[in-house]
Amino acid sequence: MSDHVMNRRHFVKLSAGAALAGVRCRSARRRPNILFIMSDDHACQAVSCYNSRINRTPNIDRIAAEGVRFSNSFCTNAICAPGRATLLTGTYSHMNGQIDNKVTFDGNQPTFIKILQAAGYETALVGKWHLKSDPTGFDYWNILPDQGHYYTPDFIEMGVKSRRKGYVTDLTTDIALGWLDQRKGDKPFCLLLHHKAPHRNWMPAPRHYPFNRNARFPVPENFFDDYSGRSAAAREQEMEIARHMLLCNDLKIPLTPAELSTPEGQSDERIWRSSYERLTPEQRQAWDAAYQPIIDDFRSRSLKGRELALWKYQRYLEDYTATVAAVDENIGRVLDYLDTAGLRQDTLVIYTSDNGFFLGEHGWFDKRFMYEESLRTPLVIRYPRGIAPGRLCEEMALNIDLAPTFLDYAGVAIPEEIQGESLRPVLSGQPPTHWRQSFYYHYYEYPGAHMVKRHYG
Ligand code: SGN
Repeated sequence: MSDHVMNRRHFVKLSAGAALAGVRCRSARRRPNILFIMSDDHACQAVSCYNSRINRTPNIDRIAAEGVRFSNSFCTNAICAPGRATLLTGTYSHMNGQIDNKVTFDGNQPTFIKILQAAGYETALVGKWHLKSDPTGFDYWNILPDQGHYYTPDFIEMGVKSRRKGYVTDLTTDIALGWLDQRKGDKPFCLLLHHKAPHRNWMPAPRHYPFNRNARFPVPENFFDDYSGRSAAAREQEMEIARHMLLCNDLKIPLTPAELSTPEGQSDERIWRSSYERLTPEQRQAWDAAYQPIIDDFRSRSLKGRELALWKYQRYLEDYTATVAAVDENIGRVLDYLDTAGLRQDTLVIYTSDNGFFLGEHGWFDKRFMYEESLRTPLVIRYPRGIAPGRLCEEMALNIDLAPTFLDYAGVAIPEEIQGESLRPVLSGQPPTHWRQSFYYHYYEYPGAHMVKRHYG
């Protein structure tokens, strides 16, 4: 048994002891509320407190400035459903069974949210879920089916599906704030506010188009990577901006009849229709008016080769950063709400993403690979009553760590089965002497979208 494991076991016992002590000496009201905000595919390269060169995120930065920013936070399998299962259970994919997006999450297994609920927390989940089975352990849930839609999305509220007018990031926040506002009694809460954005196909809110139009985003040095010196997996993927990004669905350029005559063109158009058809007639008018100049400009230029790839990169980032802008604004709304409701001091707020994302590095979009850009995640945490502001944590934090961290702050014993470590000592500025120096990563979804080979490290 390594020192590290010994430390953890010892620590678990201490935590359990602290939990009991907590029941005696702390009033239930002082257990922190937990507000767990997460987005989908938000790369560190697009967060300004992580030195983004492409956009500003003042509200996420605010959490970091008033709390802690982790500079080495990683996911252990860079894809959506596995990431969410790991966050809930505090275990790796091979333990919780959610190895890819295809299998259905076994909601009978223990999760931090069930433990918090049993310990007297009021629990809720709003937004993206993607685990196929119905959520368990939540007093209230209102989720997007599957990937969700940017416009006029369907929500499933406690099993009942209905369609809502509006933009998904705003609506998700509205529902979350509505739930917070109707709470009665003095139980602490744990709310999971999980955004769809900035997931593909990156459709901005009306207030954000044209967004960053004509911005010149710096091009990553390895944008024209030839993948030499690496295994075939790097060459054989299907996530290159130049070759695999869809002109219509991803880049919002309607196809010409010639382009539409191919099976690829037909599929691209079909996917786009399923999003575009959700816009109201007024929204379509505004959308078309905003995108027409882009379309005209593109069609007038007949770009090819490297120029076309670079154009796609710029176009991609215009929409990606616009969807991030809505996430950031809505985080601002939530932080303001906590202030006005007097919840600021006693609420642990965390912002992260399920995984990172490629924003042109190696010429790619999407995630999956065990490369810096996709496995690194933004992680900022604020808790005025318990965490000193303005610190940078360089210790390695993993997505298996959040479940034990929440339990630790709630004063509840951390089950042995949890494979992560509570970040609480790190957050308090007193990391254990033998903090991890390495971790395990395993990606399983092959064959599948983007054709990234199975790999581990
Ligand atoms: C969809 C996307 C992919 C994305 C997967 C998984 N294609 O298939 O680009 O990798 O979801 O994403 S799309 O044309 O439908 O947008 S994940 O976030 O759920 O893991």
